[in-house]
Amino acid sequence: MFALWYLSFAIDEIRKHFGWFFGNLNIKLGKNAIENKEQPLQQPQQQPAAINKITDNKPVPEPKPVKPEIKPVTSTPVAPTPAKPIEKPAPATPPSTPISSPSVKPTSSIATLKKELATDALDKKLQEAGKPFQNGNENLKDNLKDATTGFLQKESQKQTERKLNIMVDAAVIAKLEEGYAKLAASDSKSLLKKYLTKEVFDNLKNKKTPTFGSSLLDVIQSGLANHDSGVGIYAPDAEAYTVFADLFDPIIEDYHGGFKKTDKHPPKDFGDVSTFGNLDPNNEFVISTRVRCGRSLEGYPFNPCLTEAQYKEMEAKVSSTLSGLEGELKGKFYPLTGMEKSVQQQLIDDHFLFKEGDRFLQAANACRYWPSGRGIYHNDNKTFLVWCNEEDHLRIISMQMGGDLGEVFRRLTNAVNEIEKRIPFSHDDRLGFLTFCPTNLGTTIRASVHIKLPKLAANLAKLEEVAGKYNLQVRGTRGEHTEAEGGIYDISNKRRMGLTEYQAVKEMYDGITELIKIEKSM
Ligand code: ADP
Ligand code: CIR
Repeated sequence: MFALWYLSFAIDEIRKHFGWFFGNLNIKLGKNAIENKEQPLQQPQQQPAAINKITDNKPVPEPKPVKPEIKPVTSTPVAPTPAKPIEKPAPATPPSTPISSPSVKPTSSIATLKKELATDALDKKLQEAGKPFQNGNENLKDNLKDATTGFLQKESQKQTERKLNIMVDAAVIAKLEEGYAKLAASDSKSLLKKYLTKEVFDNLKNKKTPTFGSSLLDVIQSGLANHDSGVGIYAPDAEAYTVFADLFDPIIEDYHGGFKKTDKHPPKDFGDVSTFGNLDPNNEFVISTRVRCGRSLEGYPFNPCLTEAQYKEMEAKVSSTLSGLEGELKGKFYPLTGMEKSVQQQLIDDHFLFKEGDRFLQAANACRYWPSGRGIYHNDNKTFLVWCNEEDHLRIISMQMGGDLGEVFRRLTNAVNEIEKRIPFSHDDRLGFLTFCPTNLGTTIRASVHIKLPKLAANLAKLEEVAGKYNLQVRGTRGEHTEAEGGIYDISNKRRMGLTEYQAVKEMYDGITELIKIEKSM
């Protein structure tokens, strides 16, 4: 009886102080007090994991909502949204609620919410509310505190969701509907088409990422414009992996051979690099060997959200940092801006530099301000290279002629360790290293050989089928979406998530060893 009396007394007190809140929510305090009893007091308004991670120890305090200058990309059937405007959310219901102000931008509203819901502020309110029974039942007070915290968290989450859901403008929705209808009617083999069911589409089309305001269109426009995509989606900013998880998760699981949404990528582990030998000691099959990984600079979003000033700032950071490398890594940074066309073409032809005008990246809005902020660093004999601001902020590459995978991988690990001492990179507990394309998450490792397997390759479908058995991917001589020239194929590990760096490279080592055995036996 006594406890019941306390409870109803407490409800009245709380109603007095949070009248606006309970009035709007119509929540039964007793029920929620019990439901929330087991929950620890958490930081209110949790940000998505990706953001949490990206803001850990970062040099810039918080990724600013950027409104890049608009520079249209011309050749895209589905018009890209070059800059993602951070629109002002329409008033959240009810307008008078102290939880959010209708005029705040998404980031500042998160900051406001955090402030509003900070444990100190809450404690103060609860102290006032609890004055009449200061010497009363401590458990009851705890229950009330837990319950109120729970309500506030849930309500603030709903407020944020409501705002995100009403921010996508009509023109974007119209492009999405049109693009979706065309994709659905096409014979595209992309993972986008496979997993963008009507239900997923309808659930995601009104969402936006909180900090950069990226929409579903920003995520899928490359695949909508290019029905021949293998995958078809990119993450315009790290938050997209969380906000659009209903689409990213099944695509990630499919591409990376079963990495489930409940799985966690293992910590970085290069393993014992000396265990890898030469794949082709007699130089019969392997022309060259390359291992690369991707990295994103902490505190910066991915290509579609970067301003020209940020591109230049990143290039300056990267080039000055790399200029401090010594020994086999010592080299020079060459900006793309001002590079002679013939020099650029030679670097591309020799497989050292990224190609220009990739239509998949262009349609993803990833080539704005080109060639600003783009460049390449390499040592004298071009066995260690770093690409700056192509698809990812950094691509760190080790390559050389022949099949000595051990030497190539050893050089890569040395380079990555040295660079990681100098530059903080974006990493997520679940997804591993964060990259623009979901196919590169996790280890980000692609270990490849340029190889001639004339008997196996007489039937390309057969080569792809056999390679697939060993989790290998076959590409053309000039990389992804190109043809083989002179019978030379680029064969690499396909999956990069859910296994360590060592295991990813070993997958290529074991698979290529088997393919060579099969070729010899034919
Ligand atoms: P990435 O490897 O960065 O995903 P691409 O598939 O576009 O990107 O390949 C980039 C470049 O690397 C291309 O010029 C390609 O020919 C070259 N390349 C890939 N593997 C090898 C290799 N084993 N030897 C030489 N060049 C390679
Ligand atoms: C595509 O979907 O084909 C392009 N957006 C490239 C995807 C990356 N491909 C890959 O296999 N790593």
